[in-house]
Amino acid sequence: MTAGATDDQEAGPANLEARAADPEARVADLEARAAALADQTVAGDRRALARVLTAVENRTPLAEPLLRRLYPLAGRAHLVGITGPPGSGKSTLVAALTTAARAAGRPVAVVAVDPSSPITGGALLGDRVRMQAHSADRDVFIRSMASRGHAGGLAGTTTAAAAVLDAAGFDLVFIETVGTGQGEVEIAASADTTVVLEAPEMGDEVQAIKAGLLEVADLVVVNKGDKPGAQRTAAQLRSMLVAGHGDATGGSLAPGRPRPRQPQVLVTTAATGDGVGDLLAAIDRHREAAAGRDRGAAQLVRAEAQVWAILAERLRARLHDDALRATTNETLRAVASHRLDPYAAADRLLAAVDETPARRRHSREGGSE
Ligand SMILES: Nc1nc2c(ncn2[C@@H]2O[C@H](COP(=O)(O)OP(=O)(O)O)[C@@H](O)[C@H]2O)c(=O)[nH]1
Ligand SMILES: [Mg+2]
Repeated sequence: MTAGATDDQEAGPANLEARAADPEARVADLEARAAALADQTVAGDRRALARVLTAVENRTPLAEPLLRRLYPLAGRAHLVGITGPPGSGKSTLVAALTTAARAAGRPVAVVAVDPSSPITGGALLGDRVRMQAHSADRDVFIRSMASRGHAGGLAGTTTAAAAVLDAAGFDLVFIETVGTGQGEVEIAASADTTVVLEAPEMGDEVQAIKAGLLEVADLVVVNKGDKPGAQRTAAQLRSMLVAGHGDATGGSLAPGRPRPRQPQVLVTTAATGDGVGDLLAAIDRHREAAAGRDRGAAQLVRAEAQVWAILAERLRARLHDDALRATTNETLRAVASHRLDPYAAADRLLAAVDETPARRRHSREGGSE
């Protein structure tokens, strides 16, 4: 839904070939392009922003020099995770929250993590239609992101994308995820404020999802307040959250993140905007209340997600470079045939990385761009 450029190649084939032969020139090239794109992004160029996000999501060679420039400019935005079961009204609510925030003059960015499932094709189309009201507004920026294929984890990628939007001047970033899997829960847990959506009278399956999600909720919203049972669902949730509050289950889904204090339960009707202003106010209040310790904790969770993703990627690259590929393959074969246990294999590979000098930085970036 963004008008993103599809490639980052400006040089013609002949020029590219000559440069590919010269690693120093390649690096200088990347640095120059990253500098230009980062500057344009910070200056408010939305096409540049779209291209930066594409590079970050696909982890092209431009991603690293871009993030090196943009990351220090981020850190101000309020990252708000909106999660809940499919159909609970997350996209409708994000659109309504966007309307409310824009009415107050606040720029809004949205990252929608789409499960790469054909079943949701219709919903995505619906999302586009809903957000069309904002399509001419340059202070609203919407980005869809595939939920699959992120080396080192989806949370790392969404966090990096949020940092880019933050650097681009969006102080309010909504991250919509379907609350169905561990990856999504990790994203929710890495937001400054996590809003968990419920719709009244959904099935047993949803109840099961709810338990894990509620653990990371800062605010709980019963949407579809126009439907019968909404108030009853809210009352049930309130008593459940009181009963469950403070038990020592350890917060295993989001280690390192303090369990939210008893979350407030609100009722909204995203379809009409009813209750949405109150929700936005509650989101703002949560940020203010969490300005000290909790916010620091959320930022640490994000730092870990990002650094972890990069570490995993770097380690994988090292293990497959010329110096170590043979050792890696041999070790994996030994595990496959049960001659070696996977722990011993990991120890062996870590030791091999330790003992083998790294190749020159950036030389691994040869190849496709
Ligand atoms: N009655 C009612 N329907 C709603 C409300 N909010 C969303 N919906 C509908 O619920 C369906 C799913 O909404 P959507 O925002 O796509 O849910 P998501 O899958 O959680 O993003 C759509 O048909 C919406 O029009 C609401 O407040 N009231
Ligand atoms: Mg949706």
